[in-house]
Amino acid sequence: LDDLPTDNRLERAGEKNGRSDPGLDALMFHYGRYLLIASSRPGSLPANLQGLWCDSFTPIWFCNYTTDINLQMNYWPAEVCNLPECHQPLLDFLQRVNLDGEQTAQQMYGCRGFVAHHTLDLWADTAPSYGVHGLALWPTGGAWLALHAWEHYRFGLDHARLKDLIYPLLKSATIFFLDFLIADGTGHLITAPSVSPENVYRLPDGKTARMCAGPTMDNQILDELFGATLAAGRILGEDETFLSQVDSARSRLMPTRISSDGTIAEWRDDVQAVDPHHRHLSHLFGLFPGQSIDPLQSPALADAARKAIIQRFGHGAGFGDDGRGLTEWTLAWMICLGARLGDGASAYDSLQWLLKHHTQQNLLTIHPPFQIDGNFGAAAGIAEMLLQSHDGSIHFLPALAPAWPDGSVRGLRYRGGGEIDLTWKNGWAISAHIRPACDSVLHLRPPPGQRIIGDNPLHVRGGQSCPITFEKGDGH
Ligand code: FUC
Repeated sequence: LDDLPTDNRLERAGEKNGRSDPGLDALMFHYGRYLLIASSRPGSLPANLQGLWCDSFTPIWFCNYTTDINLQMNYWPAEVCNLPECHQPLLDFLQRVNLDGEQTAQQMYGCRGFVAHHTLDLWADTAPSYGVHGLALWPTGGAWLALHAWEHYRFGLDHARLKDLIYPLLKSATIFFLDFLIADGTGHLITAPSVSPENVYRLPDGKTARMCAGPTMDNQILDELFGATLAAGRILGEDETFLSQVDSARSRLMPTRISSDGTIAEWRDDVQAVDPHHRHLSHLFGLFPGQSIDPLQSPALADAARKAIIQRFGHGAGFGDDGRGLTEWTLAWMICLGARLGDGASAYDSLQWLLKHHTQQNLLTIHPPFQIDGNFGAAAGIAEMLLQSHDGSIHFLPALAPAWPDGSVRGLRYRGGGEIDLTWKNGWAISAHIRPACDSVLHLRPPPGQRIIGDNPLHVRGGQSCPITFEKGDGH
């Protein structure tokens, strides 16, 4: 199929009951990497809603940086797909966001630290945009972005950067919330006012509202932010008193709740979303890109997350047939969520729906109109189907698509500083090579139904390539 022009391949994949084309899926992965290389390199601005391929002076959404999913998704592939230098423009930009956000925190809320709301622009303007109709009053955009700096450290282990840039940013984001959080009367600390990004719920009197207290996404983001600040501070051996305050605030955050219908609750109370097919999946942040919802560590939450996805968009490739609510970035997020659930078939279905309904002939994704986050999110999702490392172990082929029985990948990165090559055949992992950047002890997780031959945990030497082989069978 590699001889077919791309538009023909897309057409073929888009036919009724679309025919599988792993080469096209791989092309989408490479294209995502290419687009990041081309739109975000050291010294440039971060990739915006159109990457940098904006053809208008008055583009849709002003070509800004929307920080309740879109800007973050642009950078999901950066670390795992081995482009950490392409993350740099975002990390540089965050220094400006921090400065502007300190003023906003002080002037709007009388709080220390920095805050950023749901949109940023070229000037890193952190004040709420688009008026004050609820949507913009979301104080957690900066906290989520600060986690990108932490991920950059987790993958690359650059200690000097952690000290000079990353920890100060995490600390500033965290201090804001130590001041901003309020006690909810039941022993928990919550954000208020806030929103569950862009979603609308129904009040008991039938009216609708966006603003709320303690939306699930905020609780999940802050749990990760406080966790990252604690981990970073402990690595550096700094700020004992401050860290114990963070620790105690973290223990008072509202845990993720399962609502009466068995799905992850999006709001603090069991209110109903006005649009059951809303495109944002904010309450599933903990599953991806976060890590607090996990099929192994918290199976009940993972099951509730699966139900939440089904409730929003129906089952697998059917997606309720008409694809209501789906956008290019929703689908890319669903690839990642399916991968974290260990469900390669559903991740693959999301990728196919993205190719079929939200991809143009030049392979750029459309909302519509053209928005590049779907390209980046898809590349990250494909990587996530092949390798995961968020929980302290390296998980090989956690969500391989049945449509990709044979394949290989080179140079994916894992948290802990290193690269991995991996080969599989007939759906089974055959061998891998690990190239650790430093001496480390690696906990390896084989694909479902397989075992690792040899030591696990594995002691590896920095700079030396280490082969791994797999066999069929359960466990390690
Ligand atoms: C958020 C999303 C929209 C769009 C815009 C740029 O507002 O909810 O779908 O992607 O950002």
